[in-house]
Amino acid sequence: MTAEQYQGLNALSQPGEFTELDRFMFESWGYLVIPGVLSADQAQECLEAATRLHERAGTTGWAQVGRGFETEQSLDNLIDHPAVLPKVRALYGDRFILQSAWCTKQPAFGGLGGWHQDGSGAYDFKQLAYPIPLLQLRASYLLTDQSLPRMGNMEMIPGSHRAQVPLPADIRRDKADLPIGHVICAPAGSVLLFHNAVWHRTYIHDGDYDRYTAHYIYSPPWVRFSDRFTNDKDYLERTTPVRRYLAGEYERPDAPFGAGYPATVFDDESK
Ligand SMILES: O=C(O)CCC(=O)C(=O)O
Repeated sequence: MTAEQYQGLNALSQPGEFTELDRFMFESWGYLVIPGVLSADQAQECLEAATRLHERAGTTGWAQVGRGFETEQSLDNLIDHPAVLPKVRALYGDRFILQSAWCTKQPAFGGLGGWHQDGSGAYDFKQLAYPIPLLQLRASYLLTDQSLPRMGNMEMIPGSHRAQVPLPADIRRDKADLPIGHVICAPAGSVLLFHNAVWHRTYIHDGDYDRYTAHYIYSPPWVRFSDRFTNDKDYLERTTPVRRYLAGEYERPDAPFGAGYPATVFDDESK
């Protein structure tokens, strides 16, 4: 089967504005797939940056490297990408931060990852409320082609962010398939935008090359960073005001979590 022939069911969106249909699909399934966010050249540039990051870190096997935006301009440019940021703003309003950014590598011939929901090992988000609130909105930039299954895709369980019961322990233990697992098929340069509570995993990769995906995780401003303890000062000096704001660096005249936040840093008020 070719990529063109594969017509999987997808919560397909478009770059830019968060439409009413986007909201309905996101509420229903917990994720959206946005093709065409990066051109082939841009995806290639980010792929080379992601590869360099992992080479510098000396990773082996499945691995993730954080804060690549500090050293790689092409990865910094994704933080407030105009194809994705309006959707993040529509879901959160204008006060949120980049909680972390991870470049993940699924190695050549890599196996299945474990099923999980995103969150904090230190404090399970399930303890907060039902349904689990949106606290880590993830934009995953596919940097290698994932147009067909078994290309190191993400596999999602649609609607599972609203499940009142856990994924069965034997399925988690055995990394087993289930009938409603949805392998996300999309070309390089596409973005998968998803809610932290959607059950997901890394799918099998049959290719003889490493698969890279760049994940950007946005959170309310009081969530702590998970890829860094503090922001790099040199980075803050050279980046843009919007990215400094998203790094959580802005004047707070009174208590850290009280009033006194700037109203918004975004020039364009439309979402
Ligand atoms: O990049 C991947 O394969 C999956 C990453 C993931 O599921 C995670 O970091 O929670």
